[in-house]
Amino acid sequence: MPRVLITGVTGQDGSYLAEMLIGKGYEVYGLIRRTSLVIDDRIRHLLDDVRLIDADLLDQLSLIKAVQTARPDEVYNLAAMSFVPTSFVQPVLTGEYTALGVAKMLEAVRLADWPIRFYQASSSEMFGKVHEIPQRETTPYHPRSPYGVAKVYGHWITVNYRESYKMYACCGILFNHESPRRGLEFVTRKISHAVARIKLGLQKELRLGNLDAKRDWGFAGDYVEAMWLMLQQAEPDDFVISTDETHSVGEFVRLAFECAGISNWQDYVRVDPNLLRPADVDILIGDSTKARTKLGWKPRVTFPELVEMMVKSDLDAEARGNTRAAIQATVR
Ligand code: G4F
Repeated sequence: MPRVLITGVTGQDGSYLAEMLIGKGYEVYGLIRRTSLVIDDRIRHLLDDVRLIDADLLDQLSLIKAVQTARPDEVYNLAAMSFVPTSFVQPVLTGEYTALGVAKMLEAVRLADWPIRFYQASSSEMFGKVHEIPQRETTPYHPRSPYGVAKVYGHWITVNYRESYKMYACCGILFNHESPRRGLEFVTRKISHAVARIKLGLQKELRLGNLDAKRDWGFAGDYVEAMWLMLQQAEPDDFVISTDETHSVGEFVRLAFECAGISNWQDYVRVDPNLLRPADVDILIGDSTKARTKLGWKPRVTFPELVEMMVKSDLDAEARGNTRAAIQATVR
């Protein structure tokens, strides 16, 4: 039975990845950071199959112990401070988690006396003020947030460990990927959740920032499959994972309202200048030809299907009067 250690197992991607690997017969270990609030909503249905290990990316020794306990064949480093606006408020902490946390995880893996394959969650946020359209593995990085800057460090330190120590280490440069399990602070889930509540008469308006920003949005469940495929190749490499389509925030809003049967969406949406970022990423659109050719990967869920899936899930949960149930509703 192969063994796997996932950091960030309680997050959106961690929960889909754990589910998939359990299905493939893996023994799954997940790092969990102790907090006073319970944060295991997304993996509660998996708790019989996932062994949780207390550790923190800020604490090197806890990571070494976690690796020694799990004795994994594969490590997926998904944990990070991943919300871009917070990275402007807490740039140093973001660097500690999202940049140096990667180096600490790599060190913990390097100390092991058995072979481990390592996956690093790199991000399309690294492309920032894009140097070419579409963005591919060779496109230069120009991050626009402390989060993006930290991800660039995480990316290059992983490449450096691969080149320096011949580690099997891969970076997946994932474009935005969403699902009903997405945190409520990210724009897609903020929209689907608000649309559901407006439809049910529980909320009057939806306040948003930059409606013109364009993103390449895919379904998180499809993207974890690409992570796994990267670690099954003969040689380690880095891959862009994207749908190769781009849509604006405004387009997402319009479609989401349409899914709920509301055509006059402009009546409900307010632009709030407080939600604009000091610097934003105007457009992201990937070119995932390399992943499609070498990994045989392609996304299954289309953009309209994604929007509909998220709105329906929030409508179901809100109709039952339970926001948290939105996460639970979709894990079964
Ligand atoms: O949903 P977002 O917060 O995602 P963002 O910043 O693109 O980052 C996400 O994707 C990255 C991959 O490229 C990940 F690495 C990262 O961890 C995260 O998952 O915002 C998307 C766009 C932005 O341009 C933002 O300005 O939506 C715009 N937006 C407009 N109004 C808003 C809002 N974003 C949020 N969160 N909230 C708003 O009210």
